[in-house]
Amino acid sequence: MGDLIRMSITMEKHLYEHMQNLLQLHGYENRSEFIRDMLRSRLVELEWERDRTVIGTITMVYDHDQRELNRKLMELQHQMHDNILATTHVHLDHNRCVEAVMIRGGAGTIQRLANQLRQQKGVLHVSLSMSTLGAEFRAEHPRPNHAEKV
Ligand code: NI
Repeated sequence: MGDLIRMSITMEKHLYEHMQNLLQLHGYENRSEFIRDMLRSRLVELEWERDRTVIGTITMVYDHDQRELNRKLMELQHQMHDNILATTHVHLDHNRCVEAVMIRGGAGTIQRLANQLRQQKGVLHVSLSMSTLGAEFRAEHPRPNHAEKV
């Protein structure tokens, strides 16, 4: 575990109460851990805004009976063949499929692909999650309770 710095924070009472509710809701055992996680999330968002390289996972549910949809979805993915790391396809039932696509690339590029997929007729749902490559955490902010790997 890296060096820890202790600080005190001042905030309005109502904000404090909101924080306490969130702590309970998300099962945090202490406030420091909660604030650290919030800060980490914000750092990831900043990476997205700067279009840094991230790992994205797009999960989409679609109707494979929709004419031309399979071909169109495949075409969009092939346009980004350098970025796509893996895809997993599961047949949900007679006509619905779910596909998870893992992509490495600029956050903006990944968001654009997710939006393009979302716009196709017959696509029922698209969700996108992005993860930082983690270099900034590993170097300067090792997570407590996690073995450090260099
Ligand atoms: Ni299928």
